[in-house]
Amino acid sequence: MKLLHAHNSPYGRRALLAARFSGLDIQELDVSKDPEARSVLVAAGPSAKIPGLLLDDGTCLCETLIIGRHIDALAPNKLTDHSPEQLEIEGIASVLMDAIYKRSKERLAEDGVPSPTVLKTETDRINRCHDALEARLSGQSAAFNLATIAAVSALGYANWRGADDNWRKGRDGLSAWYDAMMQNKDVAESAPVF
Ligand SMILES: N[C@@H](CCC(=O)N[C@@H](CS)C(=O)NCC(=O)O)C(=O)O
Repeated sequence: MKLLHAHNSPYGRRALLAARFSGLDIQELDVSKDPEARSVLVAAGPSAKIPGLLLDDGTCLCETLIIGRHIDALAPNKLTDHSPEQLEIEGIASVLMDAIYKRSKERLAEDGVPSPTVLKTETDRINRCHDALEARLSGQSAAFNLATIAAVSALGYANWRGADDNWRKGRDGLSAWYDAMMQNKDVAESAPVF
């Protein structure tokens, strides 16, 4: 199996961490550093989005949630207990990531005029997600599953593309949880560089 990711993609980071924590032997190809890997991604399926998981039979899985499920299904080290608590956090982190991504695209609108409605809708959603993660992850110790991988990746992305939200402010429990997660070598190494 080959994982096509890009260092600064938060979706790619989730798949990368799932691959690393799974105990499976998954080859990592960073399409931001390797033009050949980008061609593989584009040729492998219609999505051409990061991440992609290229299976040995040529099937290319797209969508981070699907890729995480497939890795977990094969993994010696299971990545989810399928509990409502973990699923809820994974969903909230997915929504947070999508909202930051959508807002940053809007800020770079081709006509130079971002929609105030989109900016407000997504910023409100981002703040609600940060509050929800504070409520759920405060006081938790570092643990590595699909939910916590999604949350740490979304918050790492927020540090970069959502710095003005200042997510740590008033969220001491979430800040402490994030800092504990970042003690892990793979989590730290995969943080976006900006
Ligand atoms: N829903 C997708 C989103 C993936 C995504 O949008 N990835 C970005 C990189 S952060 C991408 O490849 N964008 C290129 C594009 O939209 O063409 C997932 O969960 O995997």
